[in-house]
This record gives sequence, C-alpha cells and structure tokens, in this order.
Amino acid sequence: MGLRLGKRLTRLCLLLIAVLGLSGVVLYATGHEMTTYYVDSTKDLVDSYKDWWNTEEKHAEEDQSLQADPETDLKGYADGTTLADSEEVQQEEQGITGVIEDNKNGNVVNATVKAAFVSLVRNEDLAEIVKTVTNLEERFNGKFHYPYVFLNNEPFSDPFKEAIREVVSSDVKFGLIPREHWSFPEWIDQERAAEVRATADYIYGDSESYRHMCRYESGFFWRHELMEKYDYYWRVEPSTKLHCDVNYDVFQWMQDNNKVYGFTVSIKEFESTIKTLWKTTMNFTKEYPEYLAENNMLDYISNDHGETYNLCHFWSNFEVASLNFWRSEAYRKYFEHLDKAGGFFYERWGDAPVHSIAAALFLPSEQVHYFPEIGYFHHPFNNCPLDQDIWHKNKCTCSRMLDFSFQGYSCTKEYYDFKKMKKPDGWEMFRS
Ligand SMILES: Nc1nc2c(ncn2[C@@H]2O[C@H](COP(=O)(O)OP(=O)(O)OP(=O)(O)O)[C@@H](O)[C@H]2O)c(=O)[nH]1
Ligand SMILES: [Mg+2]
Repeated sequence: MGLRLGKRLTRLCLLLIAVLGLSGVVLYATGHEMTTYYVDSTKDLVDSYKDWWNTEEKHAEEDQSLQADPETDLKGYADGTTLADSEEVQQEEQGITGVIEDNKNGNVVNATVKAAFVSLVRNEDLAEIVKTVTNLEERFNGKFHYPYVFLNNEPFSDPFKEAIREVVSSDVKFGLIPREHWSFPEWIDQERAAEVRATADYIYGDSESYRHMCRYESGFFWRHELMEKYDYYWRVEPSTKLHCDVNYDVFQWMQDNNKVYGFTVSIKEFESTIKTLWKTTMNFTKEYPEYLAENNMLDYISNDHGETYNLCHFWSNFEVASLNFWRSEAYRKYFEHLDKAGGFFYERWGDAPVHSIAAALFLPSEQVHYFPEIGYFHHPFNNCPLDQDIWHKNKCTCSRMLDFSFQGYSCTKEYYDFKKMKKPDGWEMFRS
C-alpha cells in the first residue's frame, strides 16, 4: 500500500518538474519577465523531491529489516530481549558445538552441557541476590561462565537487571512468570484455602505467596520458556553462600556420571505442613507402579518400607539437577496428581519434600548425589566439608564444627548409611 502511493507521488513530482522546466525554457526563449520565477520554482521542487526520496528510501530499508525475521517478534521475552538476539542460539542454529564464545566479555563457555543457574527472586531481594551471585562468581562461575535465568511473578525492575548484569561473567535472562503458573487453579476452593491460612500454626502457614512459590518450584519453573534450551540447572536463592571454591565443572560432572539430582543439605520436614502428602503419594504409586525405579531410595525416606514417611528430604534451596527429570512423564503425572489433591493450598506442601520424594521413588539410587565438597550456607544450616584436605584445597571459610550434615536433625547420616558409604572422619562428634 505504502509502496504504491510512493510510486504515484514520484511520477507526479517528475511530471511537475518536467512541466515547470519546459515552461521555463519557453519563457526564457521569448524573453518573458516570469522566466526567473519558473527557474527558481523548478529548482525548489527538485530539492524537495530529493529530500522526500531519501527519507522514503530509509523507511523502506527499515521495513525490510523488520520483515527479514518475522519470528523475532514472536520470541520476545518479558525483558524485551529476544531469543534470536542470543549469539549462543545463532551458533546453535549453525550447528556449532564444543567450546564456544559467550556473548558477555568474550568469555568461553562449555557448550557440551546445556546448563544454567536459575533463581526465583523478587525485586526487593536485589541486595541479597547480588551478594549471593558475586560469591557464586568468585567461587565457581568466574571459571565456567554458565548463564543465569532470573524468574519473578512481577516484572524485574531496570535497577535489578542492571545490578545483576554488572556482577555476572556470563549471559543473563530475566523472565516473567505466566499468571496461570502463579495463581489458584480453578479446582481449588479459595475459601477453604483462606481458612487454612488463618489458622495454620507452622512457619509461613499464613502466607499465600509462599504457597504459590512452593507450587511453582514443584511444577512450573522447568516449564518456563527461558529454561527450554537447558538440560541441567543449579538453583540459586538470595542470602545463600558458597563456603569453598568449586574447581571443577559440576554440570559436566553430572552429565558425564549420569547423575540426575544433586544436593548439599538434607533435613526433616515439619510434619504439620504435609499431613496428607505421603498418603496422596502412595495413592499415586498404587495407580502407576510402573514409575517406581527398580533400585529406588524408598528405604531412605521411609523407615517401614513405605507405610509412613520419615520426613527426610533434600533441601531444595540448593539443587543441581536435570530438567529432563521434571519433564518426564512420571514426574509430570505425579505433580498433576498432587496439584489436583490441593495440598499446596489446603496444607503447605513444600517443593523440597515433593522433589525429594519424586527423586527417591522414580530414580535409581545411583543417580542421586550428595556433594560433600560444596561448602554451602542457607540460614541456619551449613554444609562444611569435614575432610581436612578438601577444606584446605578448596579454600573453605566455614567452621567444620558448624557442619549440619551429621547433626541429629539432618538426614545425611541416614543417606550415607542407606548408600553404604564411608562417613568422613570426625562425623561421630555430632551425634552422641
Ligand atoms: N518472585 C518471587 N520469589 C519468591 C517469592 N517468595 C519466595 N520467593 C523465592 O523463592 C525461593 C524460596 O523462598 P524463601 O523465602 O527463601 O523460602 P525458604 O527458603 O523456605 O525460607 P527462608 O528460610 O525464609 O529462606 C527464594 O528463591 C525466594 O527468592 C515471591 O513471592 N516472589
Ligand atoms: Mg530461602
């Protein structure tokens, strides 16, 4: 439409110039007093035609560049960047594998493992997450440059994005959580859920947002479009800290050793938050016995071979795990079953017991891994390597006396016993 109008205007201008020019020549030849007027008008018309043509040509170029990749607009992210912007994606599309250049500071990133850090966080947690990421960069990612994905149920502010970009050594994306992943599903009786919040006497019992968070971390973060291209993730929470250097590529190690779920702290859950979780889980396994792994960890999470849950779970504020596990049919169906039962809202089911029960039942024991050497802190517990050589070699700054792993409320001793692993020297001092 615009192009056709442009052609018509061009023709009209050329015709006018021709008429004026011809009239000028005739008048000049007859010595008429209007000659100068006609020559000047012709000159003005030629100049304005030239200006108009230049602008029109520029617009046409812009239009063409927009039309060049109609996909670009469709793949827009919440922060205005696009999937097609990423150099990594372009390289992937060109079939480049192996070690490639990341697009931040020309840092080299391992492209044989598709992995990223993922952090669910609020704008107001900026100061804490900046500290955590700075520490993570110093202890690990300054050497490996894995990308980050930040997720939020509200749009990230510009100051948040700027501050994060300043402290990371890699690519970073900021994503908005779709409303349907952070709201009550239609089958939930919201009055009943509100009543539970009004009377619950356990930690975060009165919080609606905490429940959305637990449900999101259980069933949705791995479905976010920004996570689609990854196979592994490392979960990062604000106010957490690495106590030691991590000198090896943890993601590469997970992949090479066929590990699916890795943790640093295990602990017992508050029973009052998950009153019907085990019963609901057992109903699921009765219906789908085919999802139980052959060499599973049932006897790590149950002391009576499935009758009851012993409350042991992996603390999910730190996880290095496979996204494909959550994407599996077994886990999708399990989550759907739990979600329909309503316990995320009628009780306060945490993503930690949900993830842990799934890992313990649907994975063979050898695919679950404890990282004793990753010194880690999330209030109020530490994972601090008891092994002196590791402590020194990895420049740890934690006190081994404050390690939580073998204290009574932890489940790491039970993990060692279940897997028949040798416990580190000194573990007895934490238990009478
Ligand atoms: N965007 C967003 N993130 C949240 C919200 N609530 C919690 N989170 C994030 O979800 C994760 C778990 O929340 P926490 O409040 O740390 O829960 P917790 O670890 O069980 O409890 P704490 O002992 O208080 O740390 C963290 O990464 C938080 O940043 C929320 O309402 N919005
Ligand atoms: Mg936390």
